[in-house]
Amino acid sequence: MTVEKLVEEQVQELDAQVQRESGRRSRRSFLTAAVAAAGGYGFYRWIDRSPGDQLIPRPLRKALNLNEAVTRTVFDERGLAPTYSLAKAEELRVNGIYGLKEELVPESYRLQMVGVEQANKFPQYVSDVTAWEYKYAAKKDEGGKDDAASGNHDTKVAPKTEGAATEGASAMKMSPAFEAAFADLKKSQGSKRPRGQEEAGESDNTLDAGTPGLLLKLEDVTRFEHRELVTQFKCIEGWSQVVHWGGVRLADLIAAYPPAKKADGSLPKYVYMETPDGDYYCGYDLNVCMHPQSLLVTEMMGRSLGQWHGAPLRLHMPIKYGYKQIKRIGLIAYTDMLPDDYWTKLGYDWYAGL
Ligand SMILES: Nc1nc2c(c(=O)[nH]1)N[C@H]1C(S)=C(S)[C@@H](COP(=O)(O)O)O[C@H]1N2
Ligand SMILES: [Mo]
Repeated sequence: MTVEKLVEEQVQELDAQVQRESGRRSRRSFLTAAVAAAGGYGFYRWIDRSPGDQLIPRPLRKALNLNEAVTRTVFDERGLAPTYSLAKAEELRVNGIYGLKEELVPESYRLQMVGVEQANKFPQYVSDVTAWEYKYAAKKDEGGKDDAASGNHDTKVAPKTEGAATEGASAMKMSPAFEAAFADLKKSQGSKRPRGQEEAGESDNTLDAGTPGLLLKLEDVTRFEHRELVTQFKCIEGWSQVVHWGGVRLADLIAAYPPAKKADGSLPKYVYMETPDGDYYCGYDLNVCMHPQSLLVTEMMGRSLGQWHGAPLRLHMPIKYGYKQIKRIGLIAYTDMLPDDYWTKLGYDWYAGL
């Protein structure tokens, strides 16, 4: 069976499940109805798609049962994080810019995908994803007028993080001279420069040269059904904010580019992601990536994502703490080994569940 056929069948099966769970209404009309019922916007009802097919190794609920006592108070009976009315949403602060310090040239963006089933059958297949060269814009003068006109709601000057002991704080303490020298060094090294140039150092999972995979363009990701979600974003430092997110389900991307099965027919357990420069990285359980509220975000608060919030693509996972919500995703790799994680290297919990 071809991958296309497999994916098509899985999508049909998922859609059939959705139909069963939401009565006669289609997925889209179900969402529209929910939006209309809430007065124009409001409580999005996320349809839990957790069929027993190969894409999901075990029902999500079972995985979340690990944390059942907590889960009961934080999630509803289907394991969904609470959603809020749009009126409660506010502009998210910027917190932590590892892997984002230079402005990525949008046309040079590619999402590397590694470990995909029959990857060489896809038109986006390349024999070495690490050979892709991301381009970074030259630093502009501070406070340049271009910024206001660009329509980017983030400033291009690195913002200050709030609080003295924030996770991102050490990144801000570099002297301007060091920053400048560091930027020059990185530029001269192009994409071949050393990876992991931040406090936690290089990831154990940084790809070896010659790793085959897919190089997806942003439109390969945004072609999936657009989803919106108003959820709480929680940072382990103790602050939280309600934010309006827009993007596509990570589950939809995974269904379209499914992981290669292992020799025994089972799926790899984990997903690993990192920024294009390899400076920030995160590991996830595959089934958490399949959660219907795990979103590949392209919009925040109704506008396209800004540089410091992880343009062009970041993750939102309302069932995990903020540090798992990687900004500027450069790589998504399926793996069966517990993937490395930036903050785990510095002593934080890998699971990071709420
Ligand atoms: N690339 C990258 N992603 C990242 C971080 C980072 O430093 N670099 N920080 C994480 C942490 S600790 C938090 S709380 C959130 C903050 O997201 P925000 O800056 O959009 O508020 O991003 C997460 N993802
Ligand atoms: Mo955080």
